[in-house]
Amino acid sequence: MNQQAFTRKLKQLQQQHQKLLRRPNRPQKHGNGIFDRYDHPVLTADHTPLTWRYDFDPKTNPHLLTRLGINCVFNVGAMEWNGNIVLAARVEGWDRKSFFAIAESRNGVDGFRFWDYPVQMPELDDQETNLYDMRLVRHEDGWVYGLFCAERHDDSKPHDLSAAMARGGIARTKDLVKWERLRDLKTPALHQRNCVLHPEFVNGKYAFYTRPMNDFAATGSGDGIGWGLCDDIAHAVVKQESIIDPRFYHTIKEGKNGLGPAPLKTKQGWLHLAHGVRNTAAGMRYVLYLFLCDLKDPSRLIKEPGGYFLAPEGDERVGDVSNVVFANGWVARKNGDVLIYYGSSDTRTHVATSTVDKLLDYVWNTPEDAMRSKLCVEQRCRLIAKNL
Ligand code: BGC
Ligand code: BMA
Repeated sequence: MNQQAFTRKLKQLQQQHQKLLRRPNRPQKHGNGIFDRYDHPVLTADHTPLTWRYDFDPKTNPHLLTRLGINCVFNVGAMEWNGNIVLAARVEGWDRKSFFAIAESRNGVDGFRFWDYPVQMPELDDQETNLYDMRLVRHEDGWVYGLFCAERHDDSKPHDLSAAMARGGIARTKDLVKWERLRDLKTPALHQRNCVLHPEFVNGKYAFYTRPMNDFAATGSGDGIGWGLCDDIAHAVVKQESIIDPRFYHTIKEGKNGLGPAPLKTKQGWLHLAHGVRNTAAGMRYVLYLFLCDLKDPSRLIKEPGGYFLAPEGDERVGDVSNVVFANGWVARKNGDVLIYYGSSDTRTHVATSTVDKLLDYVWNTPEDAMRSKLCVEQRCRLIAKNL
């Protein structure tokens, strides 16, 4: 490419990119009443800055090739930040390694822009291979915490290249730029993923939601979403985990379940968003569900509607890991609006909007899972009889 062609091509790339970043996003019509989906994903690989992917120097990149590609952007942590919404995205390169990057928008439904540099998270040691799925938690101790999965090879099985260990990584920050890495969470379980810090002290202690498993990822190797207290956040140890939301046969969480983001505090209880997994002939299917816990005792589940809250639909169903929706970020705004961020098929990031009132109505008034076909029909017949 001559200098002129290079400049033209680069300009084109930049214009296309700006057009994508400026694209308005609107709620879709004809939703289910519980939440609204939006026309477009809020973040994709194409949203990442061109400076992360291209070398703009014609001397070292005469053909203007992509140098360090981005594969996907999904599973974001979320919070309010100076009146804007920030997402801590899981960005994955063409090399399959994930890292975190902050993207910011005024309204939380469009106009997300990444900050200039991704997060440079300190590593605990050089065996740590992959970090992903960060939950952002503004704790009442004054810090912003990032809780994420820190994965490494399981060296007790040297000949199995797929054997991995999942640990609960913890870091804290004041500015989302400089992160202080703390020790990984220690619990009796061999593997931890989907660990979340409760935003308030409980009996003067830090409280964790955990997901104890005996195997790295296999369905059936854990009992459900756990809970435990810990004294020292810098050396976090949960000696005893109790299961607050168990798995159950022939439900949406038969195989595995895990907490999404930290719960939202509402007048009626701590509102939770979680994922449930079942095994199918086509692989694991991930859906999202809600439940509510007691305000005074956050480890006491008080209401869980039956079935899923949000399941993959249309284009969301297809991607690197198809038939998956996963959420680790949501934000309740002061006016009662709720922004729910979810990744689809481990590829892109979407927003759905609702309100605290609607979500609480959904949680209280959606019948619980009746657990058997016969009882589920009776449940539906009661609804029909009321209407006819
Ligand atoms: C992947 C995660 C996945 C986990 C369990 C990891 O290696 O990066 O996306 O959740 O395996 O399957
Ligand atoms: C999990 C998560 C996610 C991912 C999902 C499906 O275990 O931790 O990163 O979205 O698997 O692959």
